[in-house]
Amino acid sequence: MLLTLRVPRSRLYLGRQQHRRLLASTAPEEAKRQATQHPLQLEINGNTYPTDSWTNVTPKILSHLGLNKHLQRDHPLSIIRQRIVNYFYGAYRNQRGNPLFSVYDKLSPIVTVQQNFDNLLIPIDHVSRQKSDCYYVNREHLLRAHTTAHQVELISGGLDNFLVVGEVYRRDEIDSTHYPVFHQADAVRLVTKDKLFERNPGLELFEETWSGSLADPKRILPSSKCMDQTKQPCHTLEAVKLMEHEMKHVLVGLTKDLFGPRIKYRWVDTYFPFTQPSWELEIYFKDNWLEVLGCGIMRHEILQKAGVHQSIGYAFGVGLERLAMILFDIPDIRLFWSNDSGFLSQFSEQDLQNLPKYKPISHYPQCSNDLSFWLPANVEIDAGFSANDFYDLARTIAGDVVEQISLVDKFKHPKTGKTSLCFRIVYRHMERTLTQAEVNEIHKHIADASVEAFNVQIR
Ligand code: FA5
Ligand code: MG
Repeated sequence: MLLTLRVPRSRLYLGRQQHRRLLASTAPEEAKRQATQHPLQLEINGNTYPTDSWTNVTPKILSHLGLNKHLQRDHPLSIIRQRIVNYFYGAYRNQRGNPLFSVYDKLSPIVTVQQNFDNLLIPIDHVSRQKSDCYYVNREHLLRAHTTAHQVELISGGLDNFLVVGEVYRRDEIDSTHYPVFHQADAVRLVTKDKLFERNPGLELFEETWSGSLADPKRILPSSKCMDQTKQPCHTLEAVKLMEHEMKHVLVGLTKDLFGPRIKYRWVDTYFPFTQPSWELEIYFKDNWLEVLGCGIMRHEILQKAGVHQSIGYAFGVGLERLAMILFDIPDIRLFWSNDSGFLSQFSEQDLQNLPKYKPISHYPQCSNDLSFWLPANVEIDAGFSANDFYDLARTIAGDVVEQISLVDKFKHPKTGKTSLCFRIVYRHMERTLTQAEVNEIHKHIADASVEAFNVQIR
């Protein structure tokens, strides 16, 4: 059983305004209370959601809703969004010269389990659905974990060339390149036989032998990771190869548009439940290969589900922070959430082609403290206790002064059988030097809250 935060049902209702107010006061006592309790229902963007045993969104996480950094004027994420959109506007035009792609960048990040997973054929037991990986509002709703969640609704609405841009939420480790909220741009392009084979009208999208039967909407494939890069049985090889060629050409074009014509890149075979075949595009940056996007030929069952039977499609998803960190030389992902004018004033959307390099505002020292505790009897890491639960608790209490948390030690006592964990928490303030006394106090609050939330025993 997963150890869940205790949910005293004392507070009946906590609306967005109240959340805001609570967040404004970051008193450690209050933060601790917030991290370990959930109200009976949550009001988010004017909608009321009953909470249940799946609820794990925190006020801190909910405070990111509506910030829309990707739409904030002169923000680096907004600049990247515009570069991607402009590139697609230029790459695909209709006969009248108008852009083919439409852009959706204000869709609500609260989606259903069906949108985020089921519609995309993500197996019912897939790790990405776990409570330890996602922010659930309740068992039916979550904060989208990828912008791909909107695919089916948009295709069902009749769209065939579109981009979706927005923030996504994932419970993840904490370091300078990982933050629980980041931004993605997703795209879908569908083409019919006439378009794809304009120059070869004799060719077909679908195999003659394929029955064309509708996929059973309840059927979700088993969890085995199929790295099989061959085509889906329904498609002809010609159709898949042409689509793959077009998609890779466009995505390499986007990469060169962003990073210059000499950027080194490579394609890596991968697996996504919603595309087959699938690839990741990596670029060579500072002596390392860095994954920037995932893509592939859309599973035909998804199109069928959305009412599209005569097209083949490609889709991709790219992370905006990763692109922006490289393009602007921004060293820490938390800076994207900064309201510091010293940061924001460095970027301008006046000239989208000439992007400045970030100049560090200042560099304050780090301070690192260890926290060791015994898990309760019969509880182990990933069996009753998830490190992500601890990361969230620490972040809720300490906020962005937590720069990094790592599990540095783990052992089982030979006699009691209890598990001991040691987490190293690195503290650093973005705008000033933290004193050791200040850090000790925050650290103590995290320890106290851990005892309360996870029933652990501090060592
Ligand atoms: C996805 O999210 C898929 N939905 C992408 C996709 C869409 C594939 C459509 C096929 C078709 P992934 O989890 O790998 O895949 O994330 C996609 C991109 O988001 C990554 O390539 C990376 O650029 C970015 N990204 C992922 N995790 C993080 C993170 N923790 N921090 C910053 N960027 C991230
Ligand atoms: Mg990936």
